[in-house]
Amino acid sequence: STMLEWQRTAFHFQPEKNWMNDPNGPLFYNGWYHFFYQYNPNGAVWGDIVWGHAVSKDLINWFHLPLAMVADQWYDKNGVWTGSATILPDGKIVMLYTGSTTEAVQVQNLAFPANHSDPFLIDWVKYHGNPVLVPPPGIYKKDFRDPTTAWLTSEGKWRITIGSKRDKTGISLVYDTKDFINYEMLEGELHAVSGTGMWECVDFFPVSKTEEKGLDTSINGPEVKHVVKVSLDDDRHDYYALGTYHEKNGSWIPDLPEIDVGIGIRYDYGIFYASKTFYDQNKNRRVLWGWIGEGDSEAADMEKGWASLQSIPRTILFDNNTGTNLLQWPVEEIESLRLNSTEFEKVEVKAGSVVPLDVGPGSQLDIIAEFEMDKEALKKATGSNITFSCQTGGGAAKSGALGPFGILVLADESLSEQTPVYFYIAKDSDGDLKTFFCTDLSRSSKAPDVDKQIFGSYVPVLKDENLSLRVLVDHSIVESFAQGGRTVITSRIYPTEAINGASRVFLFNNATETCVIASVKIWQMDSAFIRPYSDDDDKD
Ligand code: DQQ
Repeated sequence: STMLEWQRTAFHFQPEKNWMNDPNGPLFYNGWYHFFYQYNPNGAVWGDIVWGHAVSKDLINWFHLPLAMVADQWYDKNGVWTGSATILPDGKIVMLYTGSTTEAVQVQNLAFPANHSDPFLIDWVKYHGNPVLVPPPGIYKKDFRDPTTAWLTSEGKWRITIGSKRDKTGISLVYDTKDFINYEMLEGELHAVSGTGMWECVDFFPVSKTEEKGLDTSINGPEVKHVVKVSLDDDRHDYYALGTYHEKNGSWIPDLPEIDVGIGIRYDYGIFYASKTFYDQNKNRRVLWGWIGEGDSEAADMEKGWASLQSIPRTILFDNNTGTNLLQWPVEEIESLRLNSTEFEKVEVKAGSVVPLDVGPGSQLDIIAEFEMDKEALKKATGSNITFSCQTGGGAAKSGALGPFGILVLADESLSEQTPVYFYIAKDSDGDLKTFFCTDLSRSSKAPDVDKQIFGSYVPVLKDENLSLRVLVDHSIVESFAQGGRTVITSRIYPTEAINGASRVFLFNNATETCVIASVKIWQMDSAFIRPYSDDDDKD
């Protein structure tokens, strides 16, 4: 396992060992951020799921705490599955989670902190009357899971939604409750999309159309849009859509039917699943957590003794400039890990060239880059009637008129291993430009048994905007954000040579008809403190 030690990350949340999956019940309480997660205490593969628990002052440095909940009741014997927290007006916390029963029926259970004055909320009590919800008539017993955070209706009731399916139609059921014990199912669904299959980990929350801040889940009104996010069990990606919530019947309608939830926009075009937001009342923001799996083999995971990471928590805002997407951005606290920086101003990257950026070891970095385009070249370039996509576009090695260009990370000196994060501007035969943001894993590793896909998608670019990206590199993970977080790609990278001190950064331009001017700032990143809490640590 020492051979693979370099894969462990320096500033991404991960347990000391074993398997982790979905984020659960994130919340801010009494000065601490709490993070719970799906955890297998017995190995590096999914199974025997219980709730892991950690606390932090800043979402970056963490204390691991004892397991919050284990599978010790008939109603969760088969697994303490995903759930969400709700903070009541009196400050008390209720946790709703899915249990898989001794008979593998998915039911919803209620839990509370045993002692609200313990700042670490170490002990959790399961409600004696659990389960509080069982699959309703017509719903298969294994298709009823992952309750959301509750929000208030104008009548003063709490409302939650729970993902399910009918035949191949993904749906989200809606329930009202006054006490989290007794529930009334609404007649209609929050939403349904045919052909999308089981909806896991549904998330539902408001975003402000007018202010750059997050909103408590119960906020509603004309200044607000509502987001629905679903995790599609069938294709393992998280899709969201913007729309309008109708409180009366508990339904939600997407703004644009062609970008409905489950068929339109993804949070992330790489590896990112089962995500969940929470409202951070400490900083008036909405924060997104997402589970990032591995792209190596199960055998490798067992050898290294762990599997999965969590994304750097992301602040979520409505993108007022486009009106069609959210913006995701690493929480500002990550910047506290920035060490020395190197700046490269207005570097000319000619068509067909590679430019080394000398920043020292490239395995823990925060990179921001902006690319100025040659406007004349954009005008003159030849169009094509072939529709570009990152997946079919031939990767970073394939030249086009106006791309690809961008940055190579986790590259060795000789470029025998490299992970290009790049833009590609496609011009169609009518002369219209469309920009794509991609990450090409095809040359990221010489190992035979790791994921080598090409990830990416369209990124909205407004008139007169330069192209910009941010990349967080942390050993075996690369998280990339284009245009302020309009399009995001997270990838897991397993080089054999471009590791630790041997990894480098380059600019590249494989376009044939344009040069780009790049301005880049790169910080070395410190490691975060992520370790078990011990009695020597001062609680305050
Ligand atoms: N993971 C949990 C389920 C959820 C799935 C089980 C999503 O509650 O539907 O570990 O990854």
